[in-house]
Amino acid sequence: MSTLTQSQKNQIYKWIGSLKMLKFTLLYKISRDGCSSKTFHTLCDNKGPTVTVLYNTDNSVYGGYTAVNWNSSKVTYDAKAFLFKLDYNGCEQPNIFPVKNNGTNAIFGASGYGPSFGADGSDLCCFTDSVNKSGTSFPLNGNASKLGHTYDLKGENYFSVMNGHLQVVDLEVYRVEEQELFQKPWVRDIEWSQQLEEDLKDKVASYKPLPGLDLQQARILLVGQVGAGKSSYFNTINSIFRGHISAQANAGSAEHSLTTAFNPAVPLSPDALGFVKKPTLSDKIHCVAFVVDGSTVDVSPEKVLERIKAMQIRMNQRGIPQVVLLTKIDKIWEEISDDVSKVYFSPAMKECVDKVAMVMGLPRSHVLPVKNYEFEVELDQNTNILALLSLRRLLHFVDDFLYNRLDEIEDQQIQRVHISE
Ligand SMILES: Nc1nc2c(ncn2[C@@H]2O[C@H](COP(=O)(O)OP(=O)(O)OP(=O)(O)O)[C@@H](O)[C@H]2O)c(=O)[nH]1
Ligand SMILES: [Mg+2]
Repeated sequence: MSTLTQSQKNQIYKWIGSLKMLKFTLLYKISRDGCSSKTFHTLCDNKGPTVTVLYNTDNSVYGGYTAVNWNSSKVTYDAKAFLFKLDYNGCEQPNIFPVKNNGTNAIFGASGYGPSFGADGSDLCCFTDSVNKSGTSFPLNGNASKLGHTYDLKGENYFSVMNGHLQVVDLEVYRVEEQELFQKPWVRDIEWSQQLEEDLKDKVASYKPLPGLDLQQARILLVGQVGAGKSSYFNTINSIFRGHISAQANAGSAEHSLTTAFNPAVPLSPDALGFVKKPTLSDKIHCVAFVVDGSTVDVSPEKVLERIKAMQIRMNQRGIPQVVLLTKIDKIWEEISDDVSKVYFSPAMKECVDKVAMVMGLPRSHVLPVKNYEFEVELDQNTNILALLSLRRLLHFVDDFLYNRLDEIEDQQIQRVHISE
């Protein structure tokens, strides 16, 4: 499925240069709505600024932005319009091609034309009238013969941007709107203060599992896709208590899991070294945290979700509480990296939390956003607070689980007393 990823949207935000958060709403998608200029104009005319994106059969992704309305009748001036390239042959190669001549003839909106950029649409005319799908792609009947006529291609051309053809698997048009931050946070906001940070640190550091169960520590399992941020979360928490950024667990990027001390590719068997055949409560997991990369929530493959679902069923059978640690929130909305306390004011964040909660079938209050330390060299108070809040929540869930076990044990003891009486 071809669709804009979060990082591609972020790249487009940067090019548009808006100071506000932008919201993308999909208006038109040829694989869904059919490829016809009539449908395009019905769905996209007079909707304000839009981004048109094409995904070609060589895995190149490119398109154009206009800050003015599409309409069915005229050539339009738009000084803010640009064409762009995101990927070439499956590799990221972002490049922006600004409109020339102060935006004269930027957009061509005739009724028989799909999205068209340049005088007569000839810098990039995507299609005219209608195009039928052929196999898995659309042989678009537009043209890009004068690419560079109205837009500054900066030395690039039809071949280096579009592989010299207009055979695409999809074409999308998104409406782009500035998004106001919420006036009020979407959860009860907290006081982001040093006092809170200290309190949270104390609470977490002095945590003791419920007495009466003979437990020394809470056991929390972090589960997640390769590169989701499990090691980074561990390092973030560790850093907070050490008072400086630490990298005890190796974090980084690798195709296969970087952390292999426990190799998840090899199924655990009862014969494995260290396998405890009759686990006591202190060997068992008390809470599971699914670590989910917030910036790829849109594009998580079905298989991953299926595996998570399968795990959830087993955990539900054992009554193990489940939580999501939603990492990389700074990639959902870059301004969060300047000040993590904005997290509860961002509509995009709320949307992401809602989506994850829905997909995982968990209450929204079980989805905890965190920003891990990644490039930072110094600790930051609000980053610490958000991470500590999540850890404190995890410990609350551990307590819930242990309370239930304690009840069960007490019930069993009562039964035994009854029997021996
Ligand atoms: N921007 C940003 N990057 C992050 C965040 N958390 C983790 N990363 C980066 O994501 C990459 C992968 O993170 P890891 O912590 O190694 O992921 P992991 O889940 O332990 O992955 P494996 O051990 O390979 O399964 C690293 O380059 C981190 O720096 C975050 O909150 N924000
Ligand atoms: Mg790791």
